[in-house]
Amino acid sequence: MKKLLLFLIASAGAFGAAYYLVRSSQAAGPTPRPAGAAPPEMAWIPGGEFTMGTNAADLAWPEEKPAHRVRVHAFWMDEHEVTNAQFKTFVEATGYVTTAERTPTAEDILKHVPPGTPPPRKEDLVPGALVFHPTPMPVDTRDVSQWWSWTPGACWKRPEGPGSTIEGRDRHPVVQVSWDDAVAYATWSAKRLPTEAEWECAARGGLVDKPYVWGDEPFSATRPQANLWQGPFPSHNTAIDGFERTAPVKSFAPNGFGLYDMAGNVWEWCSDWYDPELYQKRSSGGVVVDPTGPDLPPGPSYMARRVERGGSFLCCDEYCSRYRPSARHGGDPDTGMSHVGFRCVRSP
Ligand SMILES: [Ca+2]
Ligand SMILES: [Cu+2]
Repeated sequence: MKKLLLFLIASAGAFGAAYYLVRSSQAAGPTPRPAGAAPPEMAWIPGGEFTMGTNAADLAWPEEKPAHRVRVHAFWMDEHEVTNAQFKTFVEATGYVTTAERTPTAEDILKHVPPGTPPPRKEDLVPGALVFHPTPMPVDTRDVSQWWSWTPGACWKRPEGPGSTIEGRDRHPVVQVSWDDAVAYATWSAKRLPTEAEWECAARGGLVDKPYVWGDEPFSATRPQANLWQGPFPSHNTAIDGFERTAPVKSFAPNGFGLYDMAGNVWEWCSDWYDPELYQKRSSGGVVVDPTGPDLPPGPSYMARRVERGGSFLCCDEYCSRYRPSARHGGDPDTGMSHVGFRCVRSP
């Protein structure tokens, strides 16, 4: 009898624990904002469970599918992209030299090309970055080299190359920064880059399964929601939204969490390696909790890319439409580009 009682108590305990575990794993709702002041210019992202990716038949690319359930813990996120003024403060405080300002070695270059590619000429080993130039005429958009040019001397301070400047662009997002530059800035700020899952949870702004960070309506030429590209890409940007290249941060309405430019303006680096097939690999299981992406980049090492999210001033539905919250992209971690920047997060 005593034995039976002990058994009952023990199993009640086990059931209780199991019940508690189920309860706590179901308690995946948003976390209320902690009391006290927010860190400067950061918004509270309540986290919780959400649908990551999409099954939408139109617009979405294969790498956004299938939609699946993900849960992330709450965190603070920069309400806007890191600006030139902020990046300048970091560089002045630390003496940091960005990737685009360093002279690459032949090995640096060969890391990013298929094995057997002839080594670069010595005179080509100069610091630089990729600058966007509209094409003079409409072109076949399969060949990106028509509008991206490797530009010696281009860097965050000279975003369009020698002779260009960030003067008057203090409040514009910094561009021509590598993934390593973004990590260096984040570390200095006692922050970090968001994971891809955190970024998407934040971009959705509390909306459920909507195609855009602002909801259902497509881009409006009369009431533009974001800094994107209008007109034939990449020859003629009519800039109906008011901006041909980057826009000062906070030029458009924020999303439901108070975050600006989660669509368009500049792409934003995330911490994860990029795997276009990641969601298919996940689709077998239940809720994925706080995913950090693949441990190693898939495919050959010269193809290793880091996640970029949010699209840029070069996005338009005719070409890539990756300014949607589920859209994904990967970038070469050590190349600066005219349309890539970042923002940071901090765990409470
Ligand atoms: Ca624009
Ligand atoms: Cu795009």
